[in-house]
Amino acid sequence: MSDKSFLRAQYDREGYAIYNDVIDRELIAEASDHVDWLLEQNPDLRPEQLHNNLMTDDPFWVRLISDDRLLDIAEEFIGPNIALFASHYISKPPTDGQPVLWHQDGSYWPLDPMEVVTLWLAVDDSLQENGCMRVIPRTQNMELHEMKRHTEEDNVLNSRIDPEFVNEEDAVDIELTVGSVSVHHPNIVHGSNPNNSDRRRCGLTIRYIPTSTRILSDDKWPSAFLLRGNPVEGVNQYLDYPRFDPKKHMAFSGCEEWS
Ligand SMILES: O=C(O)CCC(=O)C(=O)O
Repeated sequence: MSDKSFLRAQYDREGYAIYNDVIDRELIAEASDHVDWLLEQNPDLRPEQLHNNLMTDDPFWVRLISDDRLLDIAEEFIGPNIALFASHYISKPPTDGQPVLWHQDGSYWPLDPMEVVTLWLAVDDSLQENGCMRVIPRTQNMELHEMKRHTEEDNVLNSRIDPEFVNEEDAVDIELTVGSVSVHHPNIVHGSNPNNSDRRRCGLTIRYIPTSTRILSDDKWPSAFLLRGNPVEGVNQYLDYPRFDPKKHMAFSGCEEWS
Protein backbone atom coordinates (compact mmCIF):
# COMPACT_ATOMS: atom_id res chain seq x y z
CA MET A 1 0.00 0.00 0.00
CA SER A 2 1.43 3.45 -0.86
CA ASP A 3 1.81 6.08 1.87
CA LYS A 4 -1.03 8.01 0.24
CA SER A 5 -3.51 5.16 0.32
CA PHE A 6 -2.34 4.11 3.81
CA LEU A 7 -3.05 7.61 5.16
CA ARG A 8 -6.37 7.83 3.34
CA ALA A 9 -7.42 4.45 4.77
CA GLN A 10 -6.35 5.61 8.23
CA TYR A 11 -8.42 8.79 7.88
CA ASP A 12 -11.45 6.79 6.74
CA ARG A 13 -11.10 4.41 9.67
CA GLU A 14 -9.93 6.71 12.49
CA GLY A 15 -11.08 10.18 11.35
CA TYR A 16 -7.57 11.66 11.19
CA ALA A 17 -4.14 11.15 9.60
CA ILE A 18 -0.65 12.64 9.98
CA TYR A 19 1.65 13.85 7.19
CA ASN A 20 5.22 14.44 8.39
CA ASP A 21 7.58 17.18 7.13
CA VAL A 22 5.26 18.84 4.63
CA ILE A 23 6.40 22.48 4.77
CA ASP A 24 10.06 23.58 4.82
CA ARG A 25 11.65 25.46 7.71
CA GLU A 26 12.00 28.74 5.75
CA LEU A 27 8.29 29.03 5.07
CA ILE A 28 7.43 27.98 8.63
CA ALA A 29 9.77 30.70 9.94
CA GLU A 30 7.80 33.21 7.84
CA ALA A 31 4.54 31.85 9.26
CA SER A 32 5.94 32.28 12.75
CA ASP A 33 6.93 35.91 11.95
CA HIS A 34 3.46 36.37 10.48
CA VAL A 35 1.85 35.42 13.81
CA ASP A 36 4.04 38.00 15.60
CA TRP A 37 3.18 40.59 12.93
CA LEU A 38 -0.57 39.91 13.21
CA LEU A 39 -0.38 40.32 16.98
CA GLU A 40 1.43 43.64 16.59
CA GLN A 41 -1.30 44.82 14.20
CA ASN A 42 -4.07 43.55 16.50
CA PRO A 43 -2.81 44.14 20.04
CA ASP A 44 -6.26 43.56 21.56
CA LEU A 45 -6.53 39.98 20.32
CA ARG A 46 -5.43 36.95 22.23
CA PRO A 47 -2.94 34.88 20.18
CA GLU A 48 -5.39 31.96 20.04
CA GLN A 49 -7.85 34.20 18.17
CA LEU A 50 -6.21 35.07 14.82
CA HIS A 51 -9.18 34.31 12.58
CA ASN A 52 -9.99 34.34 8.87
CA ASN A 53 -11.54 37.83 9.00
CA LEU A 54 -7.91 39.04 9.15
CA MET A 55 -6.88 37.25 5.96
CA THR A 56 -9.06 38.91 3.29
CA ASP A 57 -6.33 41.44 2.58
CA ASP A 58 -3.28 39.44 3.67
CA PRO A 59 -1.15 38.15 0.77
CA PHE A 60 1.17 36.06 2.93
CA TRP A 61 -1.73 34.18 4.51
CA VAL A 62 -3.21 33.41 1.10
CA ARG A 63 0.23 32.44 -0.25
CA LEU A 64 0.65 30.01 2.67
CA ILE A 65 -2.71 28.26 2.47
CA SER A 66 -2.48 28.00 -1.34
CA ASP A 67 0.89 26.20 -1.18
CA ASP A 68 0.79 23.20 -3.52
CA ARG A 69 2.10 20.84 -0.83
CA LEU A 70 -1.00 21.59 1.25
CA LEU A 71 -3.40 21.56 -1.70
CA ASP A 72 -2.02 18.19 -2.84
CA ILE A 73 -2.99 16.73 0.55
CA ALA A 74 -6.41 18.41 0.49
CA GLU A 75 -6.99 17.01 -3.00
CA GLU A 76 -6.65 13.46 -1.63
CA PHE A 77 -9.76 14.08 0.45
CA ILE A 78 -11.96 16.50 -1.48
CA GLY A 79 -10.88 16.18 -5.10
CA PRO A 80 -9.31 18.64 -7.56
CA ASN A 81 -11.65 21.65 -7.30
CA ILE A 82 -10.66 23.32 -4.08
CA ALA A 83 -11.68 26.51 -2.27
CA LEU A 84 -10.82 27.87 1.13
CA PHE A 85 -13.58 28.15 3.70
CA ALA A 86 -11.63 29.30 6.77
CA SER A 87 -8.26 29.46 8.47
CA HIS A 88 -7.26 30.34 12.02
CA TYR A 89 -3.92 30.50 13.85
CA ILE A 90 -4.33 29.07 17.33
CA SER A 91 -1.14 30.25 18.98
CA LYS A 92 -1.05 29.22 22.62
CA PRO A 93 1.48 31.35 24.44
CA PRO A 94 3.80 29.79 27.03
CA THR A 95 2.33 29.28 30.52
CA ASP A 96 -1.18 30.64 29.88
CA GLY A 97 -2.27 29.12 26.56
CA GLN A 98 -5.98 28.40 26.60
CA PRO A 99 -7.50 24.96 26.03
CA VAL A 100 -9.84 24.09 23.18
CA LEU A 101 -12.67 22.13 24.77
CA TRP A 102 -14.01 18.97 23.12
CA HIS A 103 -16.04 19.83 20.04
CA GLN A 104 -17.03 18.81 16.51
CA ASP A 105 -16.08 21.43 13.93
CA GLY A 106 -19.05 20.81 11.66
CA SER A 107 -21.45 21.99 14.38
CA TYR A 108 -20.17 25.54 13.95
CA TRP A 109 -20.05 25.80 10.19
CA PRO A 110 -22.58 27.16 7.64
CA LEU A 111 -21.71 24.63 4.93
CA ASP A 112 -23.96 22.57 2.67
CA PRO A 113 -23.12 19.74 2.29
CA MET A 114 -20.67 19.32 5.18
CA GLU A 115 -17.93 18.23 2.79
CA VAL A 116 -14.78 19.83 4.13
CA VAL A 117 -11.35 18.75 5.30
CA THR A 118 -9.16 20.44 7.91
CA LEU A 119 -5.39 20.54 7.63
CA TRP A 120 -3.64 21.59 10.85
CA LEU A 121 -0.13 22.88 10.14
CA ALA A 122 2.39 22.85 13.00
CA VAL A 123 4.12 26.24 13.18
CA ASP A 124 5.86 25.02 16.38
CA ASP A 125 6.51 21.51 17.60
CA SER A 126 3.13 20.54 18.99
CA LEU A 127 3.52 18.10 21.87
CA GLN A 128 1.57 16.81 24.82
CA GLU A 129 3.49 19.19 27.12
CA ASN A 130 2.55 22.37 25.22
CA GLY A 131 -1.08 21.47 24.49
CA CYS A 132 -1.12 19.58 21.19
CA MET A 133 -4.42 18.73 19.54
CA ARG A 134 -6.16 15.57 20.80
CA VAL A 135 -8.76 13.53 18.96
CA ILE A 136 -11.15 10.76 19.86
CA PRO A 137 -10.64 8.29 17.03
CA ARG A 138 -13.65 6.94 15.12
CA THR A 139 -16.04 9.63 16.42
CA GLN A 140 -16.20 10.94 12.83
CA ASN A 141 -19.03 8.44 12.49
CA MET A 142 -21.09 10.22 15.13
CA GLU A 143 -23.74 12.72 14.01
CA LEU A 144 -23.11 16.41 14.67
CA HIS A 145 -24.32 17.61 18.06
CA GLU A 146 -25.19 21.15 18.99
CA MET A 147 -22.36 22.96 20.77
CA LYS A 148 -23.12 24.28 24.27
CA ARG A 149 -21.88 27.66 25.39
CA HIS A 150 -19.31 27.19 28.16
CA THR A 151 -17.52 30.15 29.75
CA GLU A 152 -16.96 28.87 33.28
CA GLU A 153 -13.28 28.43 32.39
CA ASP A 154 -11.14 30.31 29.85
CA ASN A 155 -11.21 28.45 26.54
CA VAL A 156 -10.66 29.29 22.90
CA LEU A 157 -14.16 28.52 21.58
CA ASN A 158 -16.23 29.49 24.65
CA SER A 159 -18.20 26.33 24.00
CA ARG A 160 -17.98 22.56 23.95
CA ILE A 161 -19.87 19.41 23.07
CA ASP A 162 -22.06 17.95 25.82
CA PRO A 163 -19.58 15.85 27.92
CA GLU A 164 -21.94 12.86 27.69
CA PHE A 165 -20.64 12.36 24.13
CA VAL A 166 -16.95 12.30 25.16
CA ASN A 167 -15.04 9.23 26.25
CA GLU A 168 -11.79 10.87 27.24
CA GLU A 169 -9.93 7.59 27.91
CA ASP A 170 -10.01 6.97 24.16
CA ALA A 171 -8.27 10.28 23.31
CA VAL A 172 -5.08 10.25 21.23
CA ASP A 173 -2.47 13.05 21.29
CA ILE A 174 -1.60 14.36 17.82
CA GLU A 175 2.05 15.20 18.34
CA LEU A 176 3.61 16.97 15.36
CA THR A 177 7.04 18.35 14.53
CA VAL A 178 7.35 21.82 12.95
CA GLY A 179 6.11 21.78 9.35
CA SER A 180 4.09 18.58 9.73
CA VAL A 181 0.36 18.44 9.12
CA SER A 182 -2.55 16.54 10.61
CA VAL A 183 -5.81 16.12 8.75
CA HIS A 184 -9.16 15.68 10.46
CA HIS A 185 -12.82 15.07 9.67
CA PRO A 186 -15.50 17.70 10.46
CA ASN A 187 -17.41 15.30 12.76
CA ILE A 188 -14.49 13.98 14.83
CA VAL A 189 -14.53 14.98 18.51
CA HIS A 190 -11.30 16.84 19.29
CA GLY A 191 -9.79 19.57 21.43
CA SER A 192 -6.59 20.41 23.27
CA ASN A 193 -5.30 21.01 26.79
CA PRO A 194 -3.99 24.36 28.10
CA ASN A 195 -0.37 25.23 27.45
CA ASN A 196 1.29 25.38 30.85
CA SER A 197 4.78 24.83 29.46
CA ASP A 198 7.45 27.43 28.71
CA ARG A 199 7.17 26.84 24.91
CA ARG A 200 4.66 28.42 22.56
CA ARG A 201 2.36 26.04 20.67
CA CYS A 202 1.19 27.53 17.42
CA GLY A 203 -0.81 25.78 14.73
CA LEU A 204 -2.63 27.01 11.65
CA THR A 205 -6.01 25.42 10.95
CA ILE A 206 -6.98 25.42 7.26
CA ARG A 207 -10.46 24.35 6.16
CA TYR A 208 -10.67 23.37 2.50
CA ILE A 209 -13.94 22.67 0.70
CA PRO A 210 -14.69 21.24 -2.74
CA THR A 211 -16.20 24.00 -4.89
CA SER A 212 -19.48 22.05 -4.81
CA THR A 213 -19.86 22.87 -1.09
CA ARG A 214 -21.93 25.99 -0.56
CA ILE A 215 -20.99 28.56 2.08
CA LEU A 216 -24.34 29.65 3.55
CA SER A 217 -23.89 33.31 4.30
CA ASP A 218 -25.70 36.49 3.28
CA ASP A 219 -22.49 38.47 3.70
CA LYS A 220 -19.40 38.14 1.56
CA TRP A 221 -17.40 35.38 3.26
CA PRO A 222 -14.01 36.87 4.33
CA SER A 223 -11.87 33.89 3.30
CA ALA A 224 -13.64 32.39 0.28
CA PHE A 225 -10.75 31.98 -2.15
CA LEU A 226 -10.78 29.69 -5.15
CA LEU A 227 -7.46 27.84 -4.87
CA ARG A 228 -7.37 25.07 -7.47
CA GLY A 229 -9.54 23.79 -10.33
CA ASN A 230 -12.94 25.13 -11.31
CA PRO A 231 -15.82 26.83 -9.50
CA VAL A 232 -19.35 25.40 -9.71
CA GLU A 233 -21.75 27.83 -11.34
CA GLY A 234 -24.05 29.53 -8.82
CA VAL A 235 -22.15 28.18 -5.80
CA ASN A 236 -20.19 30.73 -3.72
CA GLN A 237 -18.68 34.09 -4.58
CA TYR A 238 -14.92 34.06 -4.48
CA LEU A 239 -12.69 36.93 -3.45
CA ASP A 240 -9.89 38.39 -5.54
CA TYR A 241 -6.46 37.46 -4.26
CA PRO A 242 -4.94 40.31 -2.20
CA ARG A 243 -2.10 42.27 -3.85
CA PHE A 244 1.10 42.88 -1.90
CA ASP A 245 1.65 46.46 -0.74
CA PRO A 246 4.84 47.03 1.30
CA LYS A 247 3.12 49.81 3.25
CA LYS A 248 0.33 47.53 4.46
CA HIS A 249 1.61 43.97 4.46
CA MET A 250 4.31 41.76 5.91
CA ALA A 251 7.09 41.20 3.36
CA PHE A 252 7.80 37.56 2.49
CA SER A 253 9.86 35.54 0.06
CA GLY A 254 8.33 36.02 -3.41
CA CYS A 255 6.05 38.90 -2.32
CA GLU A 256 6.99 40.85 -5.49
CA GLU A 257 5.02 38.30 -7.49
CA TRP A 258 1.94 39.25 -5.47
CA SER A 259 2.12 43.00 -6.21
O1 LIG B 1 -5.39 23.88 17.79
C1 LIG B 1 -6.07 23.30 18.63
O2 LIG B 1 -5.68 23.12 19.77
C2 LIG B 1 -7.43 22.77 18.26
C3 LIG B 1 -7.68 22.83 16.80
C4 LIG B 1 -9.08 22.60 16.41
O3 LIG B 1 -9.97 22.52 17.21
C5 LIG B 1 -9.39 22.49 14.99
O4 LIG B 1 -8.50 22.55 14.15
O5 LIG B 1 -10.55 22.29 14.65
